[in-house]
Amino acid sequence: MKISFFFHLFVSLPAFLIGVATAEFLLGNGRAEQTERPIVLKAHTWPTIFNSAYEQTHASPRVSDGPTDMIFFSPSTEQIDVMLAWIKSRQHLQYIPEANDCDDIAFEWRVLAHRWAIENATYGAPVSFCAFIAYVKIYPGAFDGAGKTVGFHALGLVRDSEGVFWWVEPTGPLKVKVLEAYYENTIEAVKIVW
Ligand SMILES: [Ca+2]
Repeated sequence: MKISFFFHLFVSLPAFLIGVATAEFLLGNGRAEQTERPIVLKAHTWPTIFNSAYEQTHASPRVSDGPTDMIFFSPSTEQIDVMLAWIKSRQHLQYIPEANDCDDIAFEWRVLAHRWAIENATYGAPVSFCAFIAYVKIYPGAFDGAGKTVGFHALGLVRDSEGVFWWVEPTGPLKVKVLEAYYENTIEAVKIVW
């Protein structure tokens, strides 16, 4: 199913109904007054995130899929790098087949990414964070040559403030633009887990 068809059926209509199809929000300070660090968040509603995620990953959207929140903040690329280091120092990376393998490590990465956002970027403002995970098929050469094997894998998926989605290896600071990996045929998206 092409995204255009899906978009018209399931994105345009609810977006029209709530009247915020691609609006950008300038949010208030959240709890910034408590942090003494005034912030203004530029965020997007979920149809923008949803549509661009499927356009860039080329994953097939499903009726039951979709973000679970309404408004999302996207970090700068500099913030993403800071976040990845923050996450790595807090992860449980002991590999245990089935029990703590790539899918489990990716889920933990997703939880930590959202925690990083609350504590270091959005400061309690009522806005979600553009970090998700996805199941993919990965090929040798992925992540600028770091990938050596072929197989199914779970990756982090982050949207930056310019609207560019990045694949992130949850066990380390490797990241690559989704579209770059797509055109290099190194990472094939199977399913976005919102
Ligand atoms: Ca597992």
